Amino acid sequence: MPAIESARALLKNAKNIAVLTGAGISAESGIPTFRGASGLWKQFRPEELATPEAFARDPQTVWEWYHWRRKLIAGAKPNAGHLALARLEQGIPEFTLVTQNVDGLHQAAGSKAVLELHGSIWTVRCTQCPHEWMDRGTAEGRQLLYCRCGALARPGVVWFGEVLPPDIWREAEEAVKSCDLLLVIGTSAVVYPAAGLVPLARSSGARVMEINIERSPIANIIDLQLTGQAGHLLPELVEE
Ligand code: BJW
Ligand code: ZN
Repeated sequence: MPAIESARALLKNAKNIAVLTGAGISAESGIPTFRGASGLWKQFRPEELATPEAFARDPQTVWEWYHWRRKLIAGAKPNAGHLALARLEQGIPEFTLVTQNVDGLHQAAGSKAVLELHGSIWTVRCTQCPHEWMDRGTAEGRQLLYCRCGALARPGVVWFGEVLPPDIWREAEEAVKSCDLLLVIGTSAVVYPAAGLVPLARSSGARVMEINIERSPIANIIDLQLTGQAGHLLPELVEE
């Protein structure tokens, strides 16, 4: 049976689906991934931009990078892959979409049950007080954002060395532990704890299907691999 037929069969029998997405699903919306040939980390060093230490040292450079990405994302639209996942949610009794992405494109596509493990590029939070707010502005250059209390604000995302939002992480663990099928889409599966959701699903008895343009480190623990672009494969998979 061709892989796509086997994949459709897996999907058809599933009553509780969890999905884990990464930057690859937004690549076809024109948003660069982190790793790989045209990934952001080829151009920028993660430890100089995506750590609390980097922000403490040079908040202007970090904000400049986020302003640039916010502008890029503001001009992007959900692609056929995001839209197919939103359609899939409507036909499945229990469905949870866990994303590592901060771009908000799943919600823009109409997905409802979305857990953002690494926060959102559209939220901003204070470095001194608990205040957190939405900010859809696209400031330019090295402009810093400030809280109403006067202190410096930072992007509402999760950097290396920071803990994930505990409630969201707990919900994500519950979702993969209770699902009968986990779809892993467009992630290099090297960043933890997110990548650990895949073996967790496996050890809880779920089948695991992966969609990626290349082989990832989880290839040896998955049941089915669909090789290709999420924006092409997901509509093919979900249409049936
Ligand atoms: C397509 C496609 C198409 C392309 N169709 N596919 C063990 C060893 C060493 C370190 C650690 C360890 N365990 C944990 C750590 C620390 C660290 C970590 O995991 N490091 C690893 C790199 C080794 N983790 C953390 O620090 C995390 N926190 C934590 O562990 O807390 C506990 C703790 C606290 C304190 C002390 C100790 C422990 C936090 C991780 C936060 C990650 N943050 C970032 C930035 C978010 C904000 C922002 O966006 O600016 O999150 S990093 C970046 O990577 C971003 C992503 O969400 C994340 C994952 O990347 P993703 O989505 O997989 O993208 P890519 O680019 O890697 O892959 C794209 C894939 O798509 C590729 O496979 C392509 O082939 C594919 N693709 N086009 C389908 N069209
Ligand atoms: Zn404040």
